[in-house]
This record gives sequence, C-alpha cells and structure tokens, in this order.
Amino acid sequence: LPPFDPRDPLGLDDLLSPEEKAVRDTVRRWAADRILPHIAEWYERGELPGIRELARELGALGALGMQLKGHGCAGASAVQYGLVCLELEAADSGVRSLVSVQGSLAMYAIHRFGSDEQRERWLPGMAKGETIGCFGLTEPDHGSDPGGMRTYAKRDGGDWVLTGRKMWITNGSVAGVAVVWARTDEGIRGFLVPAGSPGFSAPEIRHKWSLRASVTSELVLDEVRLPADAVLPGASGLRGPLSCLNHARYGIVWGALGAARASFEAALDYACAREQFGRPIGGFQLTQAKLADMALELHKGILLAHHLGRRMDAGTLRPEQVSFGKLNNVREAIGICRTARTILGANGISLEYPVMRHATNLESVLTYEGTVEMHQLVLGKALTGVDAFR
Ligand code: TGC
Ligand code: FAD
Repeated sequence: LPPFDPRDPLGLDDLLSPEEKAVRDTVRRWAADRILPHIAEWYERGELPGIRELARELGALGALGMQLKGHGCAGASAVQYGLVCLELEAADSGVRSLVSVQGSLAMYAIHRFGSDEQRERWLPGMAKGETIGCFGLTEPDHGSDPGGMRTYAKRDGGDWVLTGRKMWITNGSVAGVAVVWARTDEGIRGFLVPAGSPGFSAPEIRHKWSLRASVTSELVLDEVRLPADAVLPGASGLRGPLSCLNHARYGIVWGALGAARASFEAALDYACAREQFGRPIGGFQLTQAKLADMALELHKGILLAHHLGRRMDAGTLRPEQVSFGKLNNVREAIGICRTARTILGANGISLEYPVMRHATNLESVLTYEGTVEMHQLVLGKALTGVDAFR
C-alpha cells in the first residue's frame, strides 16, 4: 500500500493528471515566491501593492480567464482552474479574488455576451493582465437582491447614459474596464465602461477587516455617456450576470479550501511542535479530534470540488450544484480556520501565522458571490419547488 500522507490522507492526488499537477505546482511555487513572503505586511497595511505587476505575472502564468478559449486565453479545464484558485487562496483570498473577478466575472461576461469587436478589444490585454477588469452588480441598497438595482441606462440618440452607484466592487479602483449592470427600458443589460470615462469614478473602500490585501471600491456613475456599442449584445435580464456568478462561485468552491488547507497545515505543524503539560499538544485527544474533523471536512470538500469540476468540464454542472459546493466548502473552510486558530492558542491571533488572516478573509467569502442564506434558499427551492426568497 502507498504510505499514509497526512497532507493527502485520501490520496486525492491520484485524481489528477500529470498536466493538472504541473499547473498546480507552478502556481503553488509562484505564490510561495511572490505572495507568501510579503502577505502579512500587505495585510497589516491593508494594501495589495504592485497589483498591476502581479496581474501581469498571473497573466504570464495563464491564470487570467484561463478556462476561456481564444483571444489569448489558455483554454484550460475547469479542474485546472479550480486547482489554481485553491493554490492562490492558500496564499491569500485577495489574490484569488483578483483572479476570480478578472477571469470568471469581467472576462467571462465579455467572452460570453460580448460582440466580436468587444472581445478583440478587451480580452487579449486582460488575459495578459495588462488591463484589469471589475464587475459591478452590487449596489448600496441591493446586494442579495440585484434584481432591484437602481443604476439605470437610458438611450440618448445613439448613445447610452448611465447613472447610479455600485458598492463593494473588487478591483474597482485599478480597473481599466468596468462591466456594469444597469436597468434599461429593455430590462437589465451589461455595459463596458472604460476607466477615465467622464462622470465615472471608483473611490477605494478603506477600513475593511477582511480581504485587506484586495482592492475594493465603490463605482460612481454620474451621467456617464457611452457609445451604442458599449452594451453587451448577448445579455438581457438578470440571467446575464447570474451566469457569470456561476463561474466565479465554482472557483470559490475550490479556492476556500486553499485557505482551509493552509490553516490546517499550520495547526498540524503547531500541534506537533508545541508542548504543554510536558508533551506535544497534538498528543492530547481533544486536539486530535479537532485535527481529524478538520481533515475530514477539508478532503471531503476537495472531493466535492473535483466532482463539480468534472461536471463543469462535461457541460453537466447545474447552478444548484454550484450553490451546493459554495455553501458547503466556504462554510466548512471557515470552520477549519477557526478551529486551527484555537489550536494555535494566542499565536492564533498573530499575523506571524496565517490562520486568523484566512479566517477573517473567509468572512467576506461567506458573504460575496451569494451569502450562505442565498445558497440555502437556492437549494431549498430546488429541493421543495417553493421559492422562499420573497
Ligand atoms: P430569479 O427570478 O430566480 O432569476 C432571474 C433570472 O435569472 C436566471 N437565473 C440564473 N441564471 C444563471 N445562473 C444562475 N445561477 C441563475 N439563477 C437565476 C433565472 O432563470 C431567471 O431567468 P429568466 O430568463 O427566466 O428571467 O431571480 P431572483 O430575483 O429571485 O434572484 C435569485 C437569487 C437571489 C438567487 C439571485 O439574485 C442571487 O444569486 N443573489 C445573490 C447575488 C450575488 O451573488 N451577488 C454577487 C455579486 S458579485 C460578487 O460578489 C463578486 S465577489 C468576487 C470576488 O472578489 O472573488
Ligand atoms: P444583504 O443582501 O443586505 O444581506 C444581509 C443579510 O440578510 C445576509 O445575511 C443575507 O443572507 C440576508 N438576507 C437577504 N435576503 C434574505 C432572504 N430573502 N432570506 C433570508 N436572508 C436574507 N459585488 C459585486 O457586484 N462585485 C464585486 O466585485 C464584489 N466584491 C466584493 C468584495 C468584498 C470584499 C465584499 C465583502 C463584497 C463584494 N461584493 C461584490 C458584494 C457582495 O456580493 C454582497 O455583499 C453580497 O451579495 C451580499 O449583499 P449585501 O452585502 O448587500 O447583504
């Protein structure tokens, strides 16, 4: 029998092809080199310095819009994309967020719903990380209920004129292009708003206690005049943005487990080294119970992510199944991080160790891309046939 590996107790590596392992290992090395040595300092400062350079490096790795085909995108599998999300979030959720929003939200929207001209104009530079994108759906008064959005676009001759506000928008202040969803006379439509458009600004939101190494912004649209071809021709109705969310939520199904894995491994190492009452705390039954339960949920989560990834690659993944994965894996991941924190005792609250940073990051991940409650209601509706949202 192969030996038991505490870092892969179920032997889940066997599920991966050599190519998938190569992608994973490349990104893991990049994160170890470029993110891990600095992340505690960046987190404390509440910044992601060098974000443009990091984006270009991620582009060179093929991580931006990596599942998309053509226009300079890597055309990778869903499982490869998932592995990249996991490795990036094992470093920090902020870096995974940068990649999720760029690839799964902004680029995906343009790739799926854009015209040929829009794809050619934006996607090659975005795949290289030369242009950063953001995705503006949430508003100050409409988060879980984006269908109630107030931002509106009205036609004026051949132009569109956009007015409104978006809130909590990842990458907003550094984006060269914002995908903005707005109400029109024809229902909800998506618009490509280049940075620098008169009337458009993206002030950064400060004083966050989560996702501190991530740029989060407000988008202000004050009669922003755009040409007729700024609208995404293929998207009409809430189905457009929600389709993009399926893709980003799928990445989070994997990503959250990266934060959990890093916290589990920190706790395991600590439990084996730290002594109290004359022996390693990992020798106490209560600590072992915690470690065993953490390992169960971490690796069950990875199995679930694999299953959903194979379904996505086969074209059979349903949105309800994405909700299943996002709800389960983020909720279990934050539980693992919180338990890891208890094993580290006082050190658990220090930025010297990654667990508190991961736990506080996951507070955002629990909320964005659909809160726990939204995914419970999606599943509740699928199970019972009754819509309990309103
Ligand atoms: P409802 O009436 O159910 O649906 C309206 C239309 O949309 C279709 N639809 C979907 N299509 C594709 N994928 C899905 N998952 C879909 N869910 C619904 C539906 O079939 C319908 O189409 P049609 O053609 O019949 O009109 O809509 P509702 O108003 O009842 O809302 C449903 C609900 C609550 C599930 C939805 O609004 C929702 O998911 N709310 C949560 C909002 C959310 O997740 N926001 C995320 C913003 S982006 C973000 O957080 C980025 S953070 C990223 C990072 O930094 O990593
Ligand atoms: P609300 O919708 O006000 O919800 C508050 C609480 O009420 C939640 O617990 C919710 O589950 C509950 N609730 C609401 N309705 C119901 C109901 N019917 N039944 C039961 N409970 C209910 N958005 C973007 O568009 N783009 C981004 O790039 C982006 N990045 C983000 C980055 C960060 C760091 C954060 C924190 C958020 C980001 N968001 C982004 C916004 C995010 O998607 C929203 O915060 C999320 O959808 C929830 O909306 P809300 O905060 O307005 O909460």
